[in-house]
Amino acid sequence: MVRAYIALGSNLGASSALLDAALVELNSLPLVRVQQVSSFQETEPVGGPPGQGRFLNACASLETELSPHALLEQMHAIERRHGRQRGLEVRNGPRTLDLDLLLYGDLVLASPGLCLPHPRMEERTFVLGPLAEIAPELQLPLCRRTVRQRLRELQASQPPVEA
Ligand code: PH2
Ligand code: MG
Ligand code: MG
Repeated sequence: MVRAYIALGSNLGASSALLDAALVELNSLPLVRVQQVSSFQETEPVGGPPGQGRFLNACASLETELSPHALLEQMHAIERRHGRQRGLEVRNGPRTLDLDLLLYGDLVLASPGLCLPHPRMEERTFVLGPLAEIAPELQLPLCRRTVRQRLRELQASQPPVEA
């Protein structure tokens, strides 16, 4: 059994229902159990075309006996079932459902379709915010800080935009 962490995101369609459905489908995969789920947080889009809508983001922890590639393939199948068409979309642009594999135990991997830990997770408050709810003391392998510490650092260096 390996503990994995995933990030969920959506800014097209019924985002909250899409994240709910994805979590139900993940939990019903053979050899996967969803353990913890963060709240769904509304976040400002990072990158992508100007004017795209805000995202709904969440994180979940899983216990799994699937290999990392098999898990990722199942995550992509869930994305496709919810209208995701990778071939047609803009980088960092709007998407109905994005499921990212953040961590798979302490595995470090750089293969063409999958890098672990997720190479950008430690720079993204839209990932670390939800992750801090379910795993604040988790040690991040690249920056060697806990999720809570790293989130504080990022928030201090990028103060939220005033309304
Ligand atoms: N995902 C991206 C690019 N930008 N911004 C937010 N706020 N949330 C996301 O999930 C997100 C993003 C690429 O997958
Ligand atoms: Mg993503
Ligand atoms: Mg993705």
